Amino acid sequence: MRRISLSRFLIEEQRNKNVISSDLRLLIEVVARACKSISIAIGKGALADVLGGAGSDNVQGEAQKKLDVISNEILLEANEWGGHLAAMASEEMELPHAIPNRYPKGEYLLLFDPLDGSSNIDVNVSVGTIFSVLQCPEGITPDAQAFLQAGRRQVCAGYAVYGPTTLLVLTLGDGVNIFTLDRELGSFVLTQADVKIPADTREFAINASNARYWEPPVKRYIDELLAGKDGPRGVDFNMRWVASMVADVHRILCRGGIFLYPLDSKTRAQGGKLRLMYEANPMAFIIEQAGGGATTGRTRILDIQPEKLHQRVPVILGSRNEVERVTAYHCA
Ligand code: AHM
Ligand code: MG
Repeated sequence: MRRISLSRFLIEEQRNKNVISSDLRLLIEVVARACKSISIAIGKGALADVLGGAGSDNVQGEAQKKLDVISNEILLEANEWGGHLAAMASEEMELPHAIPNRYPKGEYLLLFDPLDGSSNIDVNVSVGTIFSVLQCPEGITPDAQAFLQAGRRQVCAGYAVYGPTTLLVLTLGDGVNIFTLDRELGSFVLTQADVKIPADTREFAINASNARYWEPPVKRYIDELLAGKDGPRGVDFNMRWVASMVADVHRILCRGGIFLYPLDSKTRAQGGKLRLMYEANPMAFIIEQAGGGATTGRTRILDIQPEKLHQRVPVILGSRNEVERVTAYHCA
């Protein structure tokens, strides 16, 4: 079997399709290398004393886990010195991280959630890293304002899932490819090219403990699914909720499904639960590139003009026909 490493894949994309620059290729390789380091740290678990809380809160007021802090540091350090970035922003930091003056600067902006689903770390359930890449507008200081670009302007997005295997899922705006970490060689190998999500599904993912806070369109949609073959849909639906967005989205990428973290009365004041810039946008880009849909229920996620770096939004994404149905219920 011909093995295509991530490096070879990127060089061939650059050579044959001219869709990426050398700096973007370097950026992706560096992020992939950082994800390998995070995967190693997670894999050691209690043996390296990396489980449990860090004893600090992040900008969102959430208690940080040791591995949240470690993963953030790994990504910052790996990306600082290559000359490919103008600045970085992270779920774990209030303000963008400027590239130190001793290093050259590049044209890209990198955003990440260093360890998504971190409530799952201590119970050995899949977690992941989500990232998004934008271009820094020419002549603009790479401050928080420079990051506030609609998701459709992303030049690249991806995530790593640290599960039974470590995977890297990547889009450069030309389909979605999945790479598996070969732990013996220490390199990511292309294992699924041009993934497509089935348009129909019988599987949904939502935190049902929030049911009493949902808006009527979401309640109507979920009630119809729960009614199964006795209800208006005429078929039974299955439910899955990992509580790691990366793991839930990855399942949907592989076999279809719909993921909802909708607007509800509990999170209305803050705009939703999930963060636009480093959770919703990269996932929406990947899902759309795989033929699926991603909306807030009312608006296409990739069309939202961000107002704040840590802005939160409702997220409904996955198999196209189901996303369109929930969106229609919101607009009815
Ligand atoms: P995090 O980035 O702090 O880990 O929070 C985001 C996570 C998502 O991965 C997941 O979909 C959601 O929060 C789970 O929320 P809940 O605890 O309500 O099930
Ligand atoms: Mg997260």
